[in-house]
Amino acid sequence: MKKNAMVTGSTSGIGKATAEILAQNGYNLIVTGRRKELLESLKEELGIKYKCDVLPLHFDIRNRERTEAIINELPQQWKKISVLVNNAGLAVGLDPIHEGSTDDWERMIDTNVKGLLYITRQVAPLMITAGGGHIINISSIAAKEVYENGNVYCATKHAVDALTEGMRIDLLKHHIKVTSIAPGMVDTAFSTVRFKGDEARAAKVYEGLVPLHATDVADAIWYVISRPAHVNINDMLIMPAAQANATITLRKS
Ligand code: NDP
Ligand code: 8X3
Repeated sequence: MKKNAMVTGSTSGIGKATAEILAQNGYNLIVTGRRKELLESLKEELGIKYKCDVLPLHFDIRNRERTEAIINELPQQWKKISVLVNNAGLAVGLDPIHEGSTDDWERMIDTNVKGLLYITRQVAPLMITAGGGHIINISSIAAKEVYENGNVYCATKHAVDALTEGMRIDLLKHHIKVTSIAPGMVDTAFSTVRFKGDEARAAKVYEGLVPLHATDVADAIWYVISRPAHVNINDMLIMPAAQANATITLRKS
């Protein structure tokens, strides 16, 4: 029988690539995001390609009541979740602290920290009932370093790393592995979202270098999931070869 995995933020980028690699490796998938039509087409695509069952759930993870209700109301066959990938997240804006938009800050804190907590609070008890599982939190190089104007986004990803450690301690006795995957630059919609649709500014982020692709991060996620039962990868930092740290890159002019 196939195991179930849940990937938040699977309408795009890293989440979508992760859903695909899990489907390819024999999992049934719960896919989530706000964009219903993208989830429906992912269901169709993965179902045809990998003969897996896909449950699309469209909701905003910032909405605590809806997040709780949707997971409480999961059909029985989906209540056993072996793998949870807490991926949904975003950066909005890149401004010095004294000029930043408090709306942007709230979007990032509500999504990256509170949304991840709402999901985990609902799914971890299901894993405990099932006797174990694996939670993978998508962190960032922004969890390891703080860069100019990254203030609040970096703070949310530092929080993700702290929560990963806390979860690993609290869930140890319940046989739940907890891993953090921290990528550097990945060529997804991330920068377009950060710059509120400004495609030209987003393209500059990746200009003159080869960033990670979403599939590179999905490969890393599959690597940690597919380790033997007695092995856990606690923390993985994965960077493009052309990026030394959060700010130092090698670009072709
Ligand atoms: P994308 O913008 O391509 O994907 C983000 C995903 O998050 C989408 O599926 C989006 O779905 C979902 N999402 C965002 N807000 C919400 C919300 N309020 N409720 C539900 N779902 C939401 O970016 P990435 O794939 O790059 O980002 C995925 C994760 O990777 C994020 O946590 C990001 O911080 C992290 N990351 C990204 C890096 C990069 O350089 N790209 C580097 C390091 C980490 P929808 O819009 O349909 O709701
Ligand atoms: C996304 C990567 O470098 O913009 O988390 O923080 S970075």
